[in-house]
Amino acid sequence: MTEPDTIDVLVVGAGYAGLYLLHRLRAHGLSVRVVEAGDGVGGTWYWNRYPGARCDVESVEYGYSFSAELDSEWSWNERYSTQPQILAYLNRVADRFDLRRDIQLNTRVVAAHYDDAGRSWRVRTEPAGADSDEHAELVARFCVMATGCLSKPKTPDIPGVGSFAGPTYSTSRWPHEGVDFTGQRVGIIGTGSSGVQSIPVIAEQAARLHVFQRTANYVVPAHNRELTNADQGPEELAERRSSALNTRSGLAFDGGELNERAATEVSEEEREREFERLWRKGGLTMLLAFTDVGTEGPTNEAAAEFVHRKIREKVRDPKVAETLVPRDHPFGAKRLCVDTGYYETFNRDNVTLVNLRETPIEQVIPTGVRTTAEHIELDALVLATGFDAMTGALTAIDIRGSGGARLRQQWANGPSTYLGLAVAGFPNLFTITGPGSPSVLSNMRLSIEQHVDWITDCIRYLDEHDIASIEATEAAQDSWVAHVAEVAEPTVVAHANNWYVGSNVPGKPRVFMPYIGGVPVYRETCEQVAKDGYQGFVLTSA
Ligand code: N01
Repeated sequence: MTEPDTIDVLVVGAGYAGLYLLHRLRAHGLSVRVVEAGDGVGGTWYWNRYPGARCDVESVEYGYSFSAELDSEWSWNERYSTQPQILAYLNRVADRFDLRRDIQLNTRVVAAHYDDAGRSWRVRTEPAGADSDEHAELVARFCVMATGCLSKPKTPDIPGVGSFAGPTYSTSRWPHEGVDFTGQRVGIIGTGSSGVQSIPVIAEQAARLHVFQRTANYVVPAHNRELTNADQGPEELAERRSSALNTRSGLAFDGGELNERAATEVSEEEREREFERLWRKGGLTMLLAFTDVGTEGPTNEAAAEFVHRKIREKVRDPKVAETLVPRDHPFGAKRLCVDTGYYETFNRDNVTLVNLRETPIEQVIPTGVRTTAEHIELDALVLATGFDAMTGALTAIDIRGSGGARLRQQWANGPSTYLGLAVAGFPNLFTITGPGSPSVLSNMRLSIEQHVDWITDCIRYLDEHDIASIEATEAAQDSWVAHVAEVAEPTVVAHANNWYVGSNVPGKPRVFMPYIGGVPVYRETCEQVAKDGYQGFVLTSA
């Protein structure tokens, strides 16, 4: 039997995080292998190829910030980039920095077990997608999970979904060759961000589109537009990036425009003017209109009412408009969706909205969908039903730490981490944008870079000080978990049903997973931990 390859760092996932981590670690002379299940790099942007897929963070803030040369060689076409352009960008990054030679594609990590005696991880891989017993083992001093927060699709919990005779497409696993819906009767289940983006595009092509909506969402306009070179010159990029570092969400929002007041401190007219201004500006800004938008009370209710009015203005049929008005959760309590033409799509003659609250799906049958009211015949079915967010990709791997402790078991009642970066009992394991970090509540690119930089500096420190292992203490972890819960408590998002708390996945424990204390506080905390010699971690000498 051949001995497994031994390397310094094994990275799982070749998306935004894995690519940048490889680049940084390699620069420090470490041997690194990135293992990726996909047939190409790009992570989220490799898998989510559904029609209309684009980013809801502005392009000029979504590009990596680590290379001025890369900036000067790349220009974004639109304010909100399409999935193909982001994927092309990540492929350019992989080529530009010669990353591919250390990336193993089409390979899935199925297990990672810590070897206490060897102070290293034994990682088991198998060919992705193939029905094969063939597997390989790697030994790495450090294992970094760059597995993404929204990468494990939720198993559809819809009766009979496998029995549909026509093609069933999942937005998160869209065929690479695309799908032509011309002349077809299409049904789509799900009206989160993926549904909201794909519905207008599919509606333009299909003969008839049935949209199966369970929960109406708050959808704000993107006001997408083409970008010029002046929009993305070095000065503009520098200004946006430095401004982004100081906002809670890590999004620049044009610096000074953010309101630092509660709406209760201003007149009703001023509040409405500000909502209107941000609505016209487009994007996620509405959430930050006032400091009290995200907590229960009159400002949140006013923001909800404001969007309700906009929906009624846009949608011609009053009954359809009322079905699209979100009533069962506060504004911002589910992730806001950013659209191009979503509400207007329901004015088309070939689109029918099916209100699953009134007439739930009884069963998917070979010829279509049977609700309690009717049988809807379909040629194709699209599932935009979401993800097992934040923990799904981690618990899908059989991760065992010191003494064989199982991560799945340890997280049976919800994830516990120290800073979303490490887990007590799992030495030399790091998670990028893990639960307990700002991650999905921030500009992911910015948070990924911050984590990658922190992890790289940490490994360098360990090597310089001849330290073989680093492990978060239970005490530091407990206190961080308590802090994450405490800052979330006053917010509407922590108390609603949404994927941030795992309520979208049947049986998943209800825990608010991301850190809502804001990017600047979080970054300063991480920096202080490092400055203090990795406070809250136990470091063990070689
Ligand atoms: O998933 P979701 P997503 N029967 O969980 C419905 C990011 N993202 O893929 O709310 C009927 O939001 C479900 O209904 P309900 C972004 O962070 C970003 O759309 O559970 N319906 C809901 O309507 C986003 O938030 C971008 O009642 C069922 C939908 O499916 C996150 O990814 C683009 C059902 C799932 O919505 C996830 O978005 C895309 C059932 N059994 C995604 N099960 C951008 O950057 C689920 N649903 C713009």
